[in-house]
Amino acid sequence: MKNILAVMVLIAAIQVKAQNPIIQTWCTPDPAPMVHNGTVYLYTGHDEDGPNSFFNMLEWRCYSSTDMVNWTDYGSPLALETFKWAKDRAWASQCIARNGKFYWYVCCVDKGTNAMAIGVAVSKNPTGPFVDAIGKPLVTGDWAYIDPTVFIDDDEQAYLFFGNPTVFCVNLNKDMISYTGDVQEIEMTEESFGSPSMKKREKGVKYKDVYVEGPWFYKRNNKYYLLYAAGGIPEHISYSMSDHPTGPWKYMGVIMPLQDTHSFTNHCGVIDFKGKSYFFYHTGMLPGGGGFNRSSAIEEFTYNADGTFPTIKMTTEGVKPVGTLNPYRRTEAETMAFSKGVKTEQNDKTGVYVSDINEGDYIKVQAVDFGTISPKTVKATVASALRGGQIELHADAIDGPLLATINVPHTGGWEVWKTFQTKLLTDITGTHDIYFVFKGWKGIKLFNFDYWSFHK
Ligand code: FUB
Repeated sequence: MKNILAVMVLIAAIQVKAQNPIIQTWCTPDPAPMVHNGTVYLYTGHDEDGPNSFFNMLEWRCYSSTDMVNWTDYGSPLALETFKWAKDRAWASQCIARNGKFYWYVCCVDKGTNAMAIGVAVSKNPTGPFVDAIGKPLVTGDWAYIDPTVFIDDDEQAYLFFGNPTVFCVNLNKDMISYTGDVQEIEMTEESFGSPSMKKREKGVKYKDVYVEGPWFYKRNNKYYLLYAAGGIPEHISYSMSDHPTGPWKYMGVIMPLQDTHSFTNHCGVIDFKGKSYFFYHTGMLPGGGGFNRSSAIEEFTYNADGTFPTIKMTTEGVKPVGTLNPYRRTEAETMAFSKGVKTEQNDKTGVYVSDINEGDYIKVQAVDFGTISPKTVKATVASALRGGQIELHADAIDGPLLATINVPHTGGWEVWKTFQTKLLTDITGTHDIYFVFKGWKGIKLFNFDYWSFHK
């Protein structure tokens, strides 16, 4: 049996593994990663399932990972309804930690001014629930006020940059929910941003580049970086650098050039995590995706020796794991490296769970470390209002060695959760990808899936 597993591991390693876009259950545009206490939290927008003819966006979503490949879905801890003053366009956002709280800056339409506004929500937990921190917009009154990016410098001064097609900045106070001074417009020149601001551009002049939107502001090795979507439509990602948080900026060129991403917008975020650097962006590359159905993707990259960016291109492979998953702990079914067909739902009683499971759908969990002694059993907590089905667990490929089959009967309702335990058919040790392949009658929903664990 060990030999069969070794062959399967080899085949899986040779296969091209598609990891991008990283979430397949929902559209997740405008990725904003945040590293906190050894975990990457990813805050995204949510393009409603399409096809859409505009940015049909009502809420923001949150995910987390400790290995960069298995992402846990926390549903939507923040929505337009959270802000009593908001009425439309739950567009790009970013969250940051300060003094044990998490401040999530968003943009949306303000009922009061009937223009875009920056709002701020707060929570004691990175995954929410979030509440409106001030009960009113932080900055409002201009259609240009979109796409907030936030950063706290070493001297504790916090900055909020935002704007399309101009970049604005406010100096946030230590409370993170108010600011001192006016909204400043950052001066743009060909030297600083590739072209003057919209108002000052001359017709017929070919500029180096053109700032559009989606700024991402941070500091690394004493250099300040401002990345942004550029070029008009379709957008690529460019950047400027500075020795000071408020400039002067120097235009540094294109990071992610135009490619056929199926999305006319792009929106980036950058982090360092476990000694590696990651570039988050969005594409329309999910099946059924497009310009108004966009999803987050990630590439690993290495900064040049002088701190400048290499060119980063979209891949379907995405990134490699930088950790392993412990199968002996309760793992939420909504922790996935890849999935086909399924969705997630959430409510106050159960939290988030995997739904819309049909025959042939599957979930892949990557880099599962079983250790040196094989588990004997596996448990799954599931619910079915209809006929149920089976969960087949395969190692390293959808049709890899069958580890176990868990039978899921009718449990009495889509929220009547029952745990079923079954013996493993095959020993498994070491690190493997595990596929949960769903089987049952065609044409009906089979069951909902909440969590699973292996046992020795
Ligand atoms: O997602 C809506 C808008 O599209 C964002 O605010 C922009 O950055 C662009 O991605």
